[in-house]
Amino acid sequence: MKNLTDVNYEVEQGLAWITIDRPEHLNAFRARTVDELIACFKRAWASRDVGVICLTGAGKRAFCTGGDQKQRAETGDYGPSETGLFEVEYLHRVIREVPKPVIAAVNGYAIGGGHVLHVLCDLTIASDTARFGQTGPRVGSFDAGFGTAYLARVVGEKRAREIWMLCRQYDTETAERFGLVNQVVPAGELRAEVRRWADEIMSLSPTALRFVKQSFTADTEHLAAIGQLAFSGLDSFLDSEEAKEGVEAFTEKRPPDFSRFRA
Ligand code: S0N
Repeated sequence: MKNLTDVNYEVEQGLAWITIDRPEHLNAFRARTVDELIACFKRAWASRDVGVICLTGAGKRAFCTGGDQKQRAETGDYGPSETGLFEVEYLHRVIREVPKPVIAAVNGYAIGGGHVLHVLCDLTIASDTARFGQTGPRVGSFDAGFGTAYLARVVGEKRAREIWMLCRQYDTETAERFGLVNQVVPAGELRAEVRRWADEIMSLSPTALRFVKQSFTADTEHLAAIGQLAFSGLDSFLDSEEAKEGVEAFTEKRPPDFSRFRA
């Protein structure tokens, strides 16, 4: 694997830990981070030593806060990548398609594109300090594929619409009520709890689990096409004055003013 700068990869007794390691940016991802995440998931996929994969964030404050908005404000994109593409959509596919259970260990903020990542994982275990939410309509972006329609499968239509249309943050009590998380534990116990879940999973038939995961995934596969459509729209939207207002407001630490864009 190429040199990792944004992500850590380690395997402990069958459990692959994939850790987004940009704590000074609250684990926001840039294009390189996404490339590295894809490479790590593929490595875990290919490794016979790995039975379960855990996605988490470095430090105590954040799991992942989505696309790096400072990079976006600076260059208008998410920075250089190996192919020239920003492959976040492909990352979503890999998390869904890797035929091994993926646990999100949410150790703090799971916001924006970071929230989408935990929703796409098979299971979510959160520390009691975690915070959840979408911010796209506040910062001038959206993930209207799995980020919206699959979220509605998880929490129901009304709640998914609330999450996107108000851009609030939710604590773990609410996240449990919404069915967004499988379990909440004290922050200091998150890693040990993931270990327990992974050991329990690894006592089961990997082939049966592979079929189970693929059958769940197949049922929502049509959403990938909606996602493609939405990403095409997003490409155009990101160049607009409206989207720029969102990202500039974030970097200037002020509320956005979208009033002039009302149709
Ligand atoms: C996470 C929040 C709520 C934390 O607030 P808090 O506790 O007040 O801390 P801050 O002082 O705000 O943050 C500490 C430092 O971290 C920086 N920072 C935080 N988040 C980001 C970020 N996402 N990008 C870059 N920097 C970040 C802060 O700026 C601060 O730095 P300093 O100390 O230097 O001031 C709060 O920080 C928050 O709301 N963050 C923004 C969350 C957000 O809006 N994320 C992006 C949402 N959009 C996406 O994720 C789109 C993702 C994406 O790329 C995508 C995905 C799918 C499809 C398409 C796309 C696409 O856009 O192309």
